Amino acid sequence: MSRAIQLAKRGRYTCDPNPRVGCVVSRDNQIISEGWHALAGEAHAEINALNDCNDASGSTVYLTLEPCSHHGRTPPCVEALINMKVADVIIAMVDPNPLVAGSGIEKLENAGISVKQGLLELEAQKLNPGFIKRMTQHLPHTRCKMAMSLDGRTALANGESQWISSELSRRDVHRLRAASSAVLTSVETLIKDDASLNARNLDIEFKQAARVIVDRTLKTPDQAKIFSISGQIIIYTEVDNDERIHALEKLGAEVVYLAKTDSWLNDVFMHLANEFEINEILVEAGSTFSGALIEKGLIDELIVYMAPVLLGNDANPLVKLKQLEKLSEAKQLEIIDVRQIGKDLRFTLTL
Ligand code: AOF
Ligand code: ZN
Repeated sequence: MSRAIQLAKRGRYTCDPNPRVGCVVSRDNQIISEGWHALAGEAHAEINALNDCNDASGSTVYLTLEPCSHHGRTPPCVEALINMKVADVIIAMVDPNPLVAGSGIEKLENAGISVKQGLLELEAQKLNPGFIKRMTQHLPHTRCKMAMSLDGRTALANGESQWISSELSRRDVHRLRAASSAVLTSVETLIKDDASLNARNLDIEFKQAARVIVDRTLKTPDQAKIFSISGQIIIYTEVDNDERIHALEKLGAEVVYLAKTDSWLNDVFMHLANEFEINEILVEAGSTFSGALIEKGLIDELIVYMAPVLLGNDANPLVKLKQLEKLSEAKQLEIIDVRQIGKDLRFTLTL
């Protein structure tokens, strides 16, 4: 199963919006073939593995996800496993997709195949935090990326901010963009940085993430650099201004109007999950917008690059949050990973 998990990771940058899945077929404790899911619409992991061996009858199949039992973009994998007369199937986790959710296991068992479930389940869940959250909560898994100085600052008081972190950290961010379904920012950041938000200069195959702008009042400028780079652009607004919407659509954006509510940002994230199949979001915005998302409970993970520089106490903070009255109200985070990237340190934290 540990090998199947390694194989699943090969789909990291390409199989979105489908889950990353790996498969190992073994007989007499020897691996006879392997497969993983590379592209949505193309063969699932087990089909690739079954196609890669002459005869899978009587074999034991290790799968990081329950095989599908429904007709999606591809036919059900359980039928292929049954037709191949495999003897046992060992599954790390049940498919959270309500179209499957246990029915794959049931069909295998009804066909006389022995099924065991739960081996390395936690590791398998870590492969697909976004797919699981979208299927179970109708929300994407959201990471918020930030770069700060040793003294926790992001920009000088005069706004000068670019390139606090090193070249290697910036390349790492491009990998994060490539592994995401969407890169999301606020219109304020878009105007300030004129960022293109796409992944580039990478020596891997990847699917370009959708670029999402949260623009309540439709002030995205027509000249924004983002429009000069092809790929999906989605703009969320709470003003129903036909003329402006039409102009942005002509520039290549999909504009989504969602009526103003108290939970508007939550509505945006839910819309991204339900209507655009967005599993994983990378937020790259300034301290105000990132702070607002944290306050609303919409951030699952922070990814913080810390550069060994000091910017001084007039510089801007990492994140703007409501002022606390008591230390006991402070947000507690957990560091789940720390590594050195060039001259910088990268922290991954869960909220
Ligand atoms: C599997 N093996 O490798 C993957 C599965 O539209 P389709 O046909 O590609 O089906 C997508 C759904 O199939 C996806 O939502 C998830 O439930 C399951 N993914 N299943 O047996 C795989 N990637
Ligand atoms: Zn399948």
